Amino acid sequence: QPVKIKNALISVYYKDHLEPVIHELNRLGVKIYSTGGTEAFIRSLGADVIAVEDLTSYPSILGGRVKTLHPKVFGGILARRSLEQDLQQLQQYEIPEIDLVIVDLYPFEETVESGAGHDDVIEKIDIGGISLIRAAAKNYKDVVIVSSKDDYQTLAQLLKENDGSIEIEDRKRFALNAFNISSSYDTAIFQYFNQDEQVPVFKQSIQQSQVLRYGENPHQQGVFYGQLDAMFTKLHGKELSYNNLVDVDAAVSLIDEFTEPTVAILKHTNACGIASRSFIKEAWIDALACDPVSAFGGVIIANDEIDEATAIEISKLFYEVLIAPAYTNEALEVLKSKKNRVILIRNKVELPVKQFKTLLNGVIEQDKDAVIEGPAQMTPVTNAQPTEQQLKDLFFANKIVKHTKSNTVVLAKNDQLLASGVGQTSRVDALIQAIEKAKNFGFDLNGAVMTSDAFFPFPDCVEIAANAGITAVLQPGGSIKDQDSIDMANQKNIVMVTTGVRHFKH
Ligand code: 93A
Repeated sequence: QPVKIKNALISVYYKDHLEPVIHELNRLGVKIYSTGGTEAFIRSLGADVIAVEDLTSYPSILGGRVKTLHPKVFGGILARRSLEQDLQQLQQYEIPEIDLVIVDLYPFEETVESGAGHDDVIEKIDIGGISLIRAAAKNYKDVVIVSSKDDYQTLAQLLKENDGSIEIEDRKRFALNAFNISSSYDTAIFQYFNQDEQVPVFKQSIQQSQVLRYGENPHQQGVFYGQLDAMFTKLHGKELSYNNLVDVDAAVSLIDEFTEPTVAILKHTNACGIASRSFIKEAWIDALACDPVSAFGGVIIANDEIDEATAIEISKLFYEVLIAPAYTNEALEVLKSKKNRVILIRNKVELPVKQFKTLLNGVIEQDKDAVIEGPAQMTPVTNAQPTEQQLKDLFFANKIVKHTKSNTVVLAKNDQLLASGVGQTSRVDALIQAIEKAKNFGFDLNGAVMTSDAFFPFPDCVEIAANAGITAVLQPGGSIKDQDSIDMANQKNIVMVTTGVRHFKH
């Protein structure tokens, strides 16, 4: 049954855009109750209005903190028109049925963003308004709730079209909007109080979601919760898939380790090529050289602008996603000429410091791995001492090992990844895989360095590495057999440094 509006309660912070609604209500002879500022505004339009204080017989108190919080207001909103008892009580306590509520909440977020002090922010936590919204939305079967300026025009139009009546479908839609507004309002308050992230902020990203084409495989459904638009500006190509998103996430974390012009190519979250050079084009060429076979269909990320010459080189490869902070117009023209490739600009957005993962019948949360050990944190433990170049290469390789699936070892030289063994069940397997791969793609391992995500339980890895030409090794240390590995390094006359920090990644 449509609700014919007889009484309305209007309490709005910003008064703009309200005028057409007031005129329409006036024309229909609707009785309007209103709070201080809103009442004055309605009166200034020449419309009839009743102060809410006259309804409650109670003044607005505590500087406006309590103005609509009264049974005479909430009774009239919450009464079930289909329940005889409710209607009798309205009569008994002389409460008018309120069948339209219009609220514009105190601007909490705007106040926070303005940099206002804590007390001012607290004062902008709307209590009465949010209660009005929730009460009216709860009783949407009998009441119309308009809680956003965006809906004023629709309301005025519906009132005009149906001579002051609003249909159930419209009332339900208004209620849906209302709960959307009340929940985001409370989320904003929560976020303000939770600035130091004492409580996990997983919920915060749930406000926006995007259904994915499918999950990890076509028979799995998938949804992304978060704000991709804030992170990336898409210049070309289709929607990111589930697997794209997983790889893009890994790519972003990896590239953020590097300051000099760097390009990384990732497949299934692991780098299959990465190089730092003075110019981005050289970085691309040397990243691709690491493993041009795996690079096919990968995710590419750069930390510097892509120019035309680099774009021409990149376009020779089929890739899924390319991410960079900027592109020249000429570069974009080249890149966009290829179909089915996603091109993204990475915007500067701060990422959460916590990570979540569903597990068994719950969720685990942890701090992201935010540390990286440079030369200053590398303790030489061998007779042979590291050269400056070796320290530099170890630092480069340590950044990669941190972002590669365990168990892993990374081989590198001259700011270029030569090969890695990824996600192996034994460290020896990871090393053998890396050595084979490096040789396969024509690299000379003499003078290369090796980093390991975790300690060596036995001296075998050091022995194999030294025999392959590796001259410096980095590992966290901490095994009860550390000395065996150190002895082996001394025997082979190579360098070993320990960092004390393990970088497992599962
Ligand atoms: O301070 S409140 O939380 N206490 C209330 O009882 C109350 N009732 C309505 N704020 C309250 N409101 C809010 O006042 C409304 O949400 C609206 O934003 C504002 C309108 O006040 P005025 O009509 O005096 O400008």
